[in-house]
Amino acid sequence: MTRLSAITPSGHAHIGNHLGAIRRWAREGGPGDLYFVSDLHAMTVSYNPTRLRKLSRELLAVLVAAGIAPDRVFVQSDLVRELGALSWLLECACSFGEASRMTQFKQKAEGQGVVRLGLLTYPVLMAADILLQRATEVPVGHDQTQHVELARSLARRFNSTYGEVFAVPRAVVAPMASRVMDLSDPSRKMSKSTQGAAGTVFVLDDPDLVRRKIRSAVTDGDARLEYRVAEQPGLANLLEILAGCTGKSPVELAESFDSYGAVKEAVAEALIEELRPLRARALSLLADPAELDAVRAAGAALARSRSEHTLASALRMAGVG
Ligand code: AQP
Repeated sequence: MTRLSAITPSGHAHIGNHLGAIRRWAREGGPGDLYFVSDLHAMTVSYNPTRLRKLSRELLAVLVAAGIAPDRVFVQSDLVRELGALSWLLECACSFGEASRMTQFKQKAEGQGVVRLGLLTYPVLMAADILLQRATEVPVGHDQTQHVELARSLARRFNSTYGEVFAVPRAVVAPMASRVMDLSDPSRKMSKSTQGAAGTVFVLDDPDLVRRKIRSAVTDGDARLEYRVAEQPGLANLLEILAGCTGKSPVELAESFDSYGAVKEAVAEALIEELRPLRARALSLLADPAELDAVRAAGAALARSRSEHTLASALRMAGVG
């Protein structure tokens, strides 16, 4: 089994990325798994090139600091030639109707002045990410399952039209409780690209800032200290974060506090402890550019060597190259 997943450098990594994805990748990852920083995906909307480069390095350092084996991580654009080639083969196997049916495209395109063609075609690039590495399992959030379905369809279609080349992947949706909500608006998920960082705790925030952000988290008017997601979403979010750090259930945790202040203190301290080793390792990697460059080069070399045979076969069977 090969598992493949990614994080997009659209902003700094936050505790939702950590508790919902990165920590799981580090704990559950097998020796054949691959994780990458999807910098090419960050180009589908307006972005700043200098910031993108910086964020890509930062996220690479965070993945390694979280405990993912350094040779299992890479930066997507280090394979841009291989991915470019495979994307083209897959675009030529994908219909316009299929691409334009993607719900995320419709949502993200709405309200944007100029819609980049890459926003329409990036699910095909995502299929190339998956198929190039012969990934069989793709851990994703609900919003990405449709894209993995597209990768499945394209793999099957290519295999039946030109010959068996690709492994057919399946999406693995993380169990519930992995969705961390914004601290200042618990009706929306914590997000890297939200304007204003008050409701987002970044994994590299220093302990004082973590404390301040948690103290100012929105709680609900209700004085009851119970885990009720629909009625008290602010409190429920805090309890879920605490549950994510301690391994206890949110219901059980709710019973152990007598004030919102006490809940917030406990959440802040648990988070600071959870993030302490990750933050220390990531900052030390970022302070040592040569080491981070070496990690990056080794990850790219492994991912590239794994993909060579698949790409060569796909090109040959498609009658090109
Ligand atoms: N709030 C969250 N709670 C739990 N898990 C989350 N993930 C993202 N936000 C939360 C998971 O983190 C992994 C990497 O995310 P991504 O880079 O694909 O970004 P995203 O899902 O689009 O959400 P972000 O991080 O908030 O970025 P932007 O602002 O660009 O939308 C994924 O496994 C994701 O499920």
